[in-house]
Amino acid sequence: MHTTRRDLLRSSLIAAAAAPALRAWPGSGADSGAGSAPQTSTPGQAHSQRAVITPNGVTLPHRMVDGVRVLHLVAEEVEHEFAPGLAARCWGYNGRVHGPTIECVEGETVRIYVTNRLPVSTTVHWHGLIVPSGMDGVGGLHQRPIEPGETFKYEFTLRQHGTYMYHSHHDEMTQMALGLMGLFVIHPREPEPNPPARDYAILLSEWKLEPGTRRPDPNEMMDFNVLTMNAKIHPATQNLVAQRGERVRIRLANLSAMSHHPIHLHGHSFRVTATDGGPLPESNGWKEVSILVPVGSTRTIEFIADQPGDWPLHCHMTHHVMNQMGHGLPNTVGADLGRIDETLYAHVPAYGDMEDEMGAGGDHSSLAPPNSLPMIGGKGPYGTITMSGMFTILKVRESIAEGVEPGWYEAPPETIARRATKEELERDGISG
Ligand SMILES: [Cu+2]
Repeated sequence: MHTTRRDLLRSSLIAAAAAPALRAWPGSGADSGAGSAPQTSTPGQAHSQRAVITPNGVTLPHRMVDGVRVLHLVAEEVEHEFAPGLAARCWGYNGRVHGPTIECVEGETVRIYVTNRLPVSTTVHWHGLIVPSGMDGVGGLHQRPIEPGETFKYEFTLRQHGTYMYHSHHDEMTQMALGLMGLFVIHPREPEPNPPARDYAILLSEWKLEPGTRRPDPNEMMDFNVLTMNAKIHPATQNLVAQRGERVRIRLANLSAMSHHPIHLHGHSFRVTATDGGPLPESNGWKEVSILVPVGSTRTIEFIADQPGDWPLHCHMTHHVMNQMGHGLPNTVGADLGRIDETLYAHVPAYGDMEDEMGAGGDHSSLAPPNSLPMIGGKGPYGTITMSGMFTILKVRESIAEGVEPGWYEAPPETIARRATKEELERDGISG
């Protein structure tokens, strides 16, 4: 059965709207499976600090035992859906790709059990964290690998705060290409005097998944064709929301195999407030509208969401906002397609997809192989949105009803770009 792009959009909206209210939305959606059991206490709440929202993701549940925060990661094979119509057999933690976000507080001791249910040995590295050498998780260097069926214990005291990551550090090329990674957020020991109203975290990654196949290819070096935010592609990426005037924090992290991602926000400029090396001084007044997030790094940005509207947040590498079927096609720009269509359709079936998708926004062509997605994603209020992949939308509204999908922004009619009238063209001396 083919999934149409209408289905895609519909399911994405339903996923957001069906999610429970307040903290759980949009941090956890309809895809929150068994691994998303609510934690007994939210680090942010217990610490008078706002908890992090991982769009399309969840926070790892924990238990406090004699003052130690106890967590349990289970590395295992996971059937993961990047968007309706595109799924793959990946590796993740606790039934999710990527793993749940770990949230802790600076100064506390964490004890993290790692159970290996993979068919191969693995380890976990705490990326950016200052830990004793023996806890650093590099297989062969710091520890012997965790064999299938074994549970290892990592224990260390958190000596810093900020945005970090965790990932396999054993046969990295394969294990990270299959998805073994997650976010690790440490709240400051002293609660922030002025925490942001919304605190989002997004992990960027990239995959090679040949159309029609179901196993990401870890041997790929350059030609990645599924570019994700929290392991989802637009329009399955959950929207970020903000009420006008709220201060918003977005923690961007990148564990792609080979690509740095310049993440661009529309409608606002932001300040970079931290890297995974630590917070940046407030006197750093340099503002940006795009921020390069290098492989193996995090960048935290903050801004006042003062512009109502629907604002894309996306990688500015144009091939990173395209999916599988948008690559390796003949260059037909400027060609008389009327004369060569027949030949192209006969020899390059994918050409039909590209033409459909870039044109009137038709549904996924029946020529496409099963388990594949066209190069671009969902429909907007005015037609096809010609980006997918590493793309999401920040929805800024005068008021936000928590747990209710805001829908498309209804711009005042006089503020919408439109065809110029004859009178206007004449008045301004423009020959259209
Ligand atoms: Cu990119």
